[in-house]
Amino acid sequence: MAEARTASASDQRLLEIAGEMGITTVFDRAASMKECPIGSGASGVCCKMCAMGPCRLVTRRGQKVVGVCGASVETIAARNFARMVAGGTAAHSDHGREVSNVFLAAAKGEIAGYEIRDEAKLRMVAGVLGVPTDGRSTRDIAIAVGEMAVGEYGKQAGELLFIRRAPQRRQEIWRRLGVVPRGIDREVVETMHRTTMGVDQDYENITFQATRTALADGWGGSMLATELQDILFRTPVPVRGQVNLGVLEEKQVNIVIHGHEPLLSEMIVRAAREPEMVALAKSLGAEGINISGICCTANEVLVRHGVPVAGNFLQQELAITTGAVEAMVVDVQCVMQGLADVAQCFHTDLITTSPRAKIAGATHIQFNEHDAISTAREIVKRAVGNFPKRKGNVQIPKEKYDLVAGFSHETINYMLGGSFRASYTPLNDNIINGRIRGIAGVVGCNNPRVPHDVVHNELVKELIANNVLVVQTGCAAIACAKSGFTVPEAARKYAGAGLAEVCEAVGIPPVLHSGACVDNSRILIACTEMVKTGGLGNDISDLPVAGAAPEWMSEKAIAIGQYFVASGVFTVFGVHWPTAASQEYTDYLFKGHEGLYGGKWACEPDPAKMAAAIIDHIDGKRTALGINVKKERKLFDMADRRELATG
Ligand code: SF4
Ligand code: MSK
Repeated sequence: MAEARTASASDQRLLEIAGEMGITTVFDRAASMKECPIGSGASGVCCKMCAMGPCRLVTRRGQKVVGVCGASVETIAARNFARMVAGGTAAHSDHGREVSNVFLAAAKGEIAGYEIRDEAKLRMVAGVLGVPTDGRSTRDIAIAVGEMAVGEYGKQAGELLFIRRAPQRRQEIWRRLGVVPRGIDREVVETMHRTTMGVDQDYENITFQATRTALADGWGGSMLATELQDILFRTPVPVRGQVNLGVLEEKQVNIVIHGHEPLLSEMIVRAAREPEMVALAKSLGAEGINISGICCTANEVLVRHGVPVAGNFLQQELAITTGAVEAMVVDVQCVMQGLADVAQCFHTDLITTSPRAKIAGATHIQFNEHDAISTAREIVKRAVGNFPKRKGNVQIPKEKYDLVAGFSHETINYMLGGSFRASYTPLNDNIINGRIRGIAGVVGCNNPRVPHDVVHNELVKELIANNVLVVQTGCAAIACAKSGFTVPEAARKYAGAGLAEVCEAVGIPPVLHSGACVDNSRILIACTEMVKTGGLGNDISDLPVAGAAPEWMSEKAIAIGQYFVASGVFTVFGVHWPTAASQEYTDYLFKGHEGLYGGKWACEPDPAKMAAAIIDHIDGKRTALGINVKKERKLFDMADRRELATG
């Protein structure tokens, strides 16, 4: 039965079509593959660090269980958790490294097609990094910034430079606890070393290193990716767009770009707009070339060009199932191997482009950043050539929705304060006067273990109804865009009176789409600006803010969560909690971390309870700040939820 698997009626229809065609999707595989109770932490932990194991530690009441080497449940839970953080940090940071290398080469004039587009941001970043700018050319500044950025990955000692952007109080906490990252690669490598057999076997010590690694992601690799992409491709400003599989065009060549890094996708967008390419498409019977995106690549090109979003993580196979996709072009992360099998049922070319990510059965066209536009043209031509090969079974859903995206930290600053007095003061004032109760970052993936998009939507609907301004990235942002939460009109329809009043006055939606997963670093900077603006305490942990990843699935989400917690933010995850088998270790993350960092983890799969926990936390922070005025909490009844789930 497809009915309960997704919030979207059109996705349900496509799942049925896939079923009729004998196509297996992630939804089917999730249903047939029983969730491992050990892997999910529900009834135990598993260690496979050495060949004396694997050791499967199932907790028996009152009985101490250990691995063959004597490793405790707590040690194994901590090692597994730390390795998830390392995996996530490696992914975001390798993305940041690619961008940094291209940035430096572009600054030196060694590669064509990339240039410095946002000089103001270049100078701001130079200032943070300590690069002198007075009397220097843009080229010289960009080279110096690029060299420092590349250097952050291999640095062996000292402190990552973006750490100095955090509030002073936060930096002092990190230094006191010894968790300031030294170099991005060093922290990932050290975590892998310390969690291998027979090294670090003290869960607190392991987790301090995991924290240092996570901070190397949020305040390092991810932040470098965001900032350098903004300089190369320009800082996002609000842009209108559309979302859902209905953005595919029946009479055009459809190229779906999917993955994470915008280096090639920016070029594909450019190449597809070239008159020769459009003419080629027309010569083969198409009306034009339509680019759309999936996952974070979609978000990257949406926030800078308004390129339509075909869908989020769980819609990647369904996009091909429409029969209308000439090519799906992927780079790295969140790309399912199952795509290759689905593509074989259609004329679709699945094209891998990164030497780091090939898929058996896919066509590989390697991205050459030294001649990026040529790679992009080759891909677009190949897709266009596929158009006449359509098999006639095109079934594009009609449903597509308007959205507004591109709320970078700079945009929020400008929209609230105006160009001459850009400031977070109006935001802080509206939090202090209670129109805005607080802010929640609702981010992260989809997971077929929970109904697609439903948890995102229910959580966000309840938060904005209770005057909590929501900031989003990643697939969460795409989910809520499909529900109509990211347009200004949503304020009147869904937001509480105070939040609606502010949104309508400024002209913003109650749910702000801020970009891709690496752009969670924008939320860190926004929180820091709120602290620096004043009136809401001295540190991020004083702010009435919270974070959530209601449908998380990736290791990257755990890395993001840990850097938010270590930055002082209460962070709630849905689905299930991977260290649940160790009560002691889970308590350390859920309670003990608050004493260390002022932020802590929680897990709550139910969206209503998740919203309640976030609102209670925000109210607690408001009380501590002396700004709380008792407000009624609107709770949705079953009828409200049913309407939302089917809407
Ligand atoms: Fe088992 Fe210890 Fe080897 Fe892990 S490291 S597999 S707990 S013996
Ligand atoms: S793409 S990491 S499924 S948000 Fe960034 Fe979506 Fe999660 Fe991938």
